[in-house]
Amino acid sequence: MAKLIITAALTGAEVGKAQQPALPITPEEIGIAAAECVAAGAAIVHLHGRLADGTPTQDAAVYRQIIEAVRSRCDAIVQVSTGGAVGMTAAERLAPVTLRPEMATLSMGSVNFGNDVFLNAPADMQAFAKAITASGAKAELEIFDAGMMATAKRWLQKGLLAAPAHFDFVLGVPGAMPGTPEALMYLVQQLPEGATWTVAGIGPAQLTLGTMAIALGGHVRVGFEDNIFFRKGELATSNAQLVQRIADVGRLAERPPATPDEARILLGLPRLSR
Ligand code: KMH
Ligand code: ZN
Repeated sequence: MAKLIITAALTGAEVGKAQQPALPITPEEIGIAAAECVAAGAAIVHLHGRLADGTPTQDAAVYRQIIEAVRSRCDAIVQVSTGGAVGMTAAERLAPVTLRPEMATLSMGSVNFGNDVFLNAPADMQAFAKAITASGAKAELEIFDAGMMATAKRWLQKGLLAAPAHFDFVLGVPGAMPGTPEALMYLVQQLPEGATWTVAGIGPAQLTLGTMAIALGGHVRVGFEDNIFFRKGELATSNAQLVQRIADVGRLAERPPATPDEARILLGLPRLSR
């Protein structure tokens, strides 16, 4: 099996410092966290913007500072969010793609998200797909629910999405597919030929489904966006601590972590010109 690509979802849009004091929010904090995660075995950093008070933002100027803070400290693959936070407009969400990231997320449909609705209208998401491809970035297709996988396959067949596709199965959001082995197996069985995939288990599913993905030949996303605990009742001390643990599981299963450059090859991304 291929080496393990670990994505560190460092910040997200929902968690605050009140819940997780080590949450990186400023560009400098995010840059430092990214470098620590790469040293611990991460290849990709999934980025969200925040204002100084913690409010989520998709402002390109904020993302520019974050990307500079990351790139000046490590060679991680930079993946920007186009999901942003619930309630943002499509135009707002797409702004970071103008910064020529190597990857950008693309949510494959609408879904209840806790007590909110995460709206992803088909026309908007097709426009996002075009914009991501035009920017030179690779899309990571975010699958929160079963029907989104069928949509992704339909759009791939119609040429609305670039192939080979890379999927992220986000499992355990209240309102979406649960963080269970059965849910993951269902999605893995639907994968189109040549696709790569990663799993982002929410809360305790981060470790269980991550471990399962390692056995199945998939890849793993960890970090505070999806889970703030190291174990029940014990907060993680850093994003890197969560990366380190899943890297150790990968090594035990003969799937050592891929470096960013090894991950670029596995995902068909161009080498970073330095
Ligand atoms: N914050 C969620 C509503 C992504 O980054 O692409 C959406 C999200 C997905 O985080
Ligand atoms: Zn995200």
